[in-house]
Amino acid sequence: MIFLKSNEFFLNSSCPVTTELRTPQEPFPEHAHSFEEIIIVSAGNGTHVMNDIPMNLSKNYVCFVKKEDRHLFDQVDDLYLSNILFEKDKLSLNSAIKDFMPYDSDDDHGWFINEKAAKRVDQLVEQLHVESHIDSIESQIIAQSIFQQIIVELWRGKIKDINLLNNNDKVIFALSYINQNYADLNEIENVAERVQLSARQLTSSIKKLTGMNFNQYLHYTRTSKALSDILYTDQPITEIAFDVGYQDSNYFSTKFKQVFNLTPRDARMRRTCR
Ligand code: RM4
Ligand code: NI
Repeated sequence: MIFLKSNEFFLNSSCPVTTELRTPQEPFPEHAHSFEEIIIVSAGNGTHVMNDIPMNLSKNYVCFVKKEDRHLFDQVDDLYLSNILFEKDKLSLNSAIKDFMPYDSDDDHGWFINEKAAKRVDQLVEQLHVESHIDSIESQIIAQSIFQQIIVELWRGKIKDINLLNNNDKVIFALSYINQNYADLNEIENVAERVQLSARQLTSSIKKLTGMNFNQYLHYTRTSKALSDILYTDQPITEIAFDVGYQDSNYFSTKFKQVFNLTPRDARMRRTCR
């Protein structure tokens, strides 16, 4: 897998934030980075696969990608992105801002923003783009303060009222809702109700976007999360099963095997063999 390093993108090692404007974003293979990334969609559509889970992107969707995340862009259709790259440990943030930065895995890491916020963010990104590419103390300080403004605008502009979204965006909202609540979800009806679409409509749209039906997508999301916990933590498998939403660990094993063609136990063995 490709691993992108800070020195390929940032002006110098003391510079904690920079921009990459993708107009458009070309398909980009799976990669991880030594920095964090905020993706702001300003136009177009595309598939965004993060930690193996497919999502769709459309205008005004915002997504936080952490260091440990892997992601790729595919099936892009005039997808315009403002990517903000940053190194969180190097930022000197105002202490109040810290609450606005999504870091924990439980935090919301993707949402739509309203058009007004999007316009303001656009302007800020433009300024950030200039300042973050100037090698001076002044510009670096200004860049960091613009970065903080962007963070707050993204929060303030977050769309909570689902009725402000069109049907396509409701489906994207639904996918992001499933990604963030997979452990407590069982039925498509609950998601459909949350996004105010009929279960029928949502079923066929999810299928169209991801190639999976709701149940497949849900189990896929749960087991993918479980796989990464099996590989990268020491948590007992039964506990992982429970955390991702399975009450019965045998059932979890069955679903896991359907997706990865190996049992959770085998997956853990592979880890210890590394
Ligand atoms: C790529 C893509 C990636 C980003 C790099 C810097 O085109 O947008 O997500 O990490 O640029
Ligand atoms: Ni990236």
